[in-house]
Parts: sequence; structure tokens; C-alpha cells
Amino acid sequence: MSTIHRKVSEIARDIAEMKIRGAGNIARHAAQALVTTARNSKAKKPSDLLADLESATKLLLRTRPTAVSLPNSIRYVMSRAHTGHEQHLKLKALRKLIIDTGNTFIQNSAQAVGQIGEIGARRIEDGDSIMTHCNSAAATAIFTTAFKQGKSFNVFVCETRPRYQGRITAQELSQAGIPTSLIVDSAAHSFMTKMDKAIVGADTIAANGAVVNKIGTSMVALAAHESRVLFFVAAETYKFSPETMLGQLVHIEERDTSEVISNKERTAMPHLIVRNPAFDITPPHHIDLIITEKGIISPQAAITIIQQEFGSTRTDELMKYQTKPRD
Ligand code: RUB
Repeated sequence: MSTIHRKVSEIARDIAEMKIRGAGNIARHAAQALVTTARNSKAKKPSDLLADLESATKLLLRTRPTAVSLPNSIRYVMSRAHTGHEQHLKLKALRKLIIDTGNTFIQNSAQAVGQIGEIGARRIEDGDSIMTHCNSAAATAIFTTAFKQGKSFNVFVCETRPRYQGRITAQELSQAGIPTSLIVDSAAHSFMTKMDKAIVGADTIAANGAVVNKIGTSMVALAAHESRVLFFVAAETYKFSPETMLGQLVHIEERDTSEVISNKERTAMPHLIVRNPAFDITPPHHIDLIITEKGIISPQAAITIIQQEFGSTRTDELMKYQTKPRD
């Protein structure tokens, strides 16, 4: 009988409840959950250790469905775990392989955010006004790196209803000393004419270069396109979705309506329908470039990244480790 460690259940719960949020952070915690599973498993043989890991992956893949960083981190660990098992590694060696692999993913992920900061900062110029949406560690890394380099610019942050992640960004940037303005989402178009750039993060990038990010991102991109303002996406390569190359669609999470309107108010309007999608899709023709840790690419080159990064992943593993909507 496989078991799920208490800390793994807590990570899964915190991802579902958005105490752990942001695509990169979710991916690192998923890898951490697998490390915790391997470290604490009471398995007596390698196949039992793998069974414990599979139970953990099933739980994690049911937390939030949109960010591909979650299955990609799980695939990174599990594909190496399965290869180790096929090579007949003994229990101790397999356990070590899984722990080392999970920790490597976490380290690489943190390093990638720093590299995106360095690369993206080169595109920020003195005097720039830049709009951002939601709270992305990758986008924030660009702003803080450019600021540390002595560049002077200001950032307009959309508050990002209904969960107000823009307030987190506004706090991070203003605390870092960057001149920051907080605006309501519906002011994005009005202010866009005064911007030089917009920079956002990503949860998933599809094979055709479309970017899935926090709801409202596509409106910011549309406004940027209409105002001839450059629109950049900051994303680690594990935000690219290999399954979209196989025809899979990205599942857009729809969250509880109480995030939009209280249950009391809603029940007072029995015929009202409330919709609360958490993400939207920005088409590639509204995106000027994508800043990854491996360099800057056009959205049309997304397919190349997918082939480079995931070309050796087995199709059965790609299809097996996919997010599932919550029950
Ligand atoms: C967060 C969000 C962020 C991306 C990228 O949504 O849309 O822009 O996840 O973030 P939520 P990062 O708050 O619903 O998780 O660059 O930190 O990975």
C-alpha cells in the first residue's frame, strides 16, 4: 500500500488554496514534494518507492490544472526515476537519484529566474515606463535586476482582480525602491499609450507560441498591440508545454465564484451566472518576444524550445503526467 507523507499533502493543499502560487513556485514545490516522498518512504523495494511517488504525483496533478510547470517538474523527476528503475538500481541508489534529481530541478529553476532577470534587464532602458500584470517572479527579476544596474524606469502594475496578485508585485517593486504605480485592471488601456513596454510572466506556452497567463493578460497585450507598445513574456523553459505539440489543449482553471462576489450576494440574485476563469490566452501575434533563461526568442520559436527541452521525453510519460481538473 503506497502512502502519502503529511508534508506532501500539505504542499498539495497549499497549491490548491493558492498559498503556494505562481507557476515557477508551484513547480519547485512539486519537486520538493517528490524529494520529501523519496526521503520518507518506508518502501522495502524499488517498485514500492515508485508506487509512493506515483501516489504523490496523482495528488499534485489534481491541485491546479493550468500551469504546465507543474507536470514538467514531475516529469523531470519521474522520467529519471523510471529510467533508474529500468536500470535495476537498488532501493538506496534509486532513493538518492530521486532526491538529487528533485533538488537539481529546484536549483535550476531558481537559477533560471536569475538568468531571465539578467537577460531581460538588457531590454530595459533609462526612462522606460513598463506595465505588468499579476505577480511573476520572472518578470519581477527583470525589474529588480535592471534597477540594481542603476537603470531608472517606472512600473505600472495592474491590481489583477479577483485575487489582487498585482498588490504583491506593487509591494515587492516599491520596497525594492522602484517607482511603482498601482492601477485598476480596467485602466490598463488608458495608461498603455504612455508605456514603452509591457512585461508579464507565463503559466504555459503552447507549441504555437500562445501564452497562458493570469486572466487579464490578453487584454493588456491587446492594448499594447493597439498602442504599438512592445509586449514581452518572461518564462523559464519548463513553462513550455510539450503536450500541446501532441494536440492537447491547455485547461483553463475556473475558480470558485466567491472570489468574485460573496455567496450571500450571489444567492440574493438566483438567476445570476458568475464566471471566474483564472487564466487567459494571449495569441502569438500580440507578443514581441519571450525571455527565457536560454535567451530571447520569438513566440514562433516556441516549438523549437519544446523540441530541444522535451524531445527526448517519452510520449507515454508525457501523457501520463498531466494535470487533471479537481474533483
Ligand atoms: C500567477 C501568474 C503568473 C505566472 C508566472 O497566477 O499568472 O504570472 O504564474 O509566475 P496565480 P512566475 O497567482 O493564479 O498562481 O514567473 O512566478 O512563475
